[in-house]
Amino acid sequence: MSFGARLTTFLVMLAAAVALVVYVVITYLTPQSGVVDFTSAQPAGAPVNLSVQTVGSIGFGPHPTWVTYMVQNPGGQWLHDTTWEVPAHTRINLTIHQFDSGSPLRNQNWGRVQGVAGNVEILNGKPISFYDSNSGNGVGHTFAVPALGINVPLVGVNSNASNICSQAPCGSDSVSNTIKVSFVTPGPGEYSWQCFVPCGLGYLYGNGGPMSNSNYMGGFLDVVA
Ligand SMILES: [Cu+2]
Repeated sequence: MSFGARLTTFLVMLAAAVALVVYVVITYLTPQSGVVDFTSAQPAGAPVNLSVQTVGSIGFGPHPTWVTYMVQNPGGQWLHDTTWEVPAHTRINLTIHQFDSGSPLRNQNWGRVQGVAGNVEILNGKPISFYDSNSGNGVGHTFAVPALGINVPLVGVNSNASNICSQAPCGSDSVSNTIKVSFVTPGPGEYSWQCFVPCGLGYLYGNGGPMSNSNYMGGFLDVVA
């Protein structure tokens, strides 16, 4: 190979390497998610009503088969964002529409309701403090905020139902369980929340994919003054 050809090959490979580094840096620095603002949806001090849903497969975007959370913004639109800005020292009335099926938990402690008012969740209108995931339809996901001691098991829907939602956002034509809890936000800070059920099917131990990328099975409560 002539010197010119080798130089050309080297420069092409160098350019490709530089382009790859630039791409990785830009991708890493670009925020993956928008922030949904709940701070001005109600008068200061009034409780914030926060509605989310969990779906077995989102049905759109780069990973249509991934399990995900969705959130309803104050305008009523369902968004694929898991960072929610909420006011400090304020009661959050959280409604979770669970559209996914469940299974027995690997750790039964995840079936315990903790860190929310009364340590109970209202599951389809009935208060429970613990769900035995070896019974019924099991548990599909949890909503947990470790720094606040919050753990809420999301009981699964019947996996044999004919109307399981496979395209977010899901509506009332699909089978679902409704879980309600309330809690009071602490002082300002960024508190991570996540699902603890290894629900990333097809990934190592179920903890990759949607479990380890933002906007699917985890996010942040941005608590602001
Ligand atoms: Cu999950």
